[in-house]
Amino acid sequence: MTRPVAEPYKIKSIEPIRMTTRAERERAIADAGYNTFLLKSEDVYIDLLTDSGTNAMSDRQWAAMMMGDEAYAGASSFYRFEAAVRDVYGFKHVVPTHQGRGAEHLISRILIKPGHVIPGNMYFTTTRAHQEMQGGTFVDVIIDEAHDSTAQHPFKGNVDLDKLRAVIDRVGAENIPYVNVAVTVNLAGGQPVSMQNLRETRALLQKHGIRMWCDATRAVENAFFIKEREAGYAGKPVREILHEMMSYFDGCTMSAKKDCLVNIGGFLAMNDESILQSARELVVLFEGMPTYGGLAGRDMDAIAQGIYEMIDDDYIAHRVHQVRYLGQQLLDAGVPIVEPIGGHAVFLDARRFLPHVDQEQFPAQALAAALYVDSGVRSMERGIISSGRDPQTGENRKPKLELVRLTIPRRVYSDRHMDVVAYSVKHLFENRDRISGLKMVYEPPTLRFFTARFEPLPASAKKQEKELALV
Ligand code: PM9
Repeated sequence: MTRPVAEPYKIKSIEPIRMTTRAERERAIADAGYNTFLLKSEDVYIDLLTDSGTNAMSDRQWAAMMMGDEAYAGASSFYRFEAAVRDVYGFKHVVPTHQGRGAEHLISRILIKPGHVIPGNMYFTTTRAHQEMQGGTFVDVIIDEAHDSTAQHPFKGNVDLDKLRAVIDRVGAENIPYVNVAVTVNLAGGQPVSMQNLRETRALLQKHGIRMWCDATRAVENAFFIKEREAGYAGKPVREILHEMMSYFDGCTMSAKKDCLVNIGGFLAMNDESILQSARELVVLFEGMPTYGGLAGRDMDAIAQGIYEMIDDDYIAHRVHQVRYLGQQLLDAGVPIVEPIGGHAVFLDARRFLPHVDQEQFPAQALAAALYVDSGVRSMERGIISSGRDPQTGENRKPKLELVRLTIPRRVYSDRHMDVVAYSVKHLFENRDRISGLKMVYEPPTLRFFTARFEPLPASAKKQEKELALV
């Protein structure tokens, strides 16, 4: 018998959520063009679209917000925020941004020139879009196992050093402004990178004089996995592990909306003064003064407090265990998911879930829509639509992983909510042959997954009717 672990917090304030009928949900998803991003949140029962900015803040964070200094320049909130980033992440300098992509924009503009190549451990949508906007090309150097949803590697986010060496040999170190290493790797299923891999990647890049940049968005979850899985780290606090991880990098981009337990914010942190100088010059153009970067003083105070709450060992253990609690129920029922279960989300493998739906008929998008209709649970496609088109050829990129992400917001839902989600996914899996594909009827030019619209394929309308008739 295993001793259960409950939430390491009590509920002080609640937000009611609305239950809807199946008929209401059928209408809502049709109005949303079968894109879960376009649903109204009031029509959603359990919102697993994202863990970004959807966190529940603590009483201490709300109290810190009241202490926000809203001065246009030199606000004391900034200095508290700066001190927390320096203390916990260990970088010398920090520039706040409105969210993660604001930081990605700055670093891409500062370091990338047309023709540059930016190797990374799997793409992320906004990161790659900013690299390409500056004329750079992303090259994937993650280990092969990351593209296989069944591979059991404990650190599927690792950089493949042979692939990285081959890119350096092919394009030359002078054409690589930096290597971008994400910890954890979102689109691989929230998979971590090992400390040893960070160390080895650093050593290789140092030899070639190439910077190593971190996407630290979910670095605390990565630190927790290192504590659990890597020899020599079991007894160490997550805070110490995070600090060591960051010590291998020259700087990081950060979406504070994830790890830092807030609803908005981000930052660019670095050790190099000249990059700081360029970031300060650009931030006034695109975000705001270097001491607020698009954030209110109170937002920076909430981040400063959140940074200390995120490294609480009990908090982070519970967070990752809740994700696992959902994932394990699905595994036990034979539902195909990305394994091992990641840090922020459970990813359904839509290729194996719906083998009868061709990738060009958007199986993950269709599955996300069916899940919403079944139970009001909102999830997100992370497959061919998210991957977009190759800017050179205009062809659809066809990722090996065609996934639906069930993303768990931090400190928001109970394990009972997870049971409701698991029930609905299992129900759909038992009736999977009745789910069919979609046709894209509106496609925006960039980051299409946010606003694209779809219709059920005419040939499959009958099957969909049957699915919609399921109780
Ligand atoms: N991630 C997510 O839901 C929110 C937007 S979906 C495109 O997973 C990484 C690893 C992220 C990320 C956002 C960003 C951008 C950078 N890196 O959303 O701009 O997961 O704060 O951060 C989302 P912002």
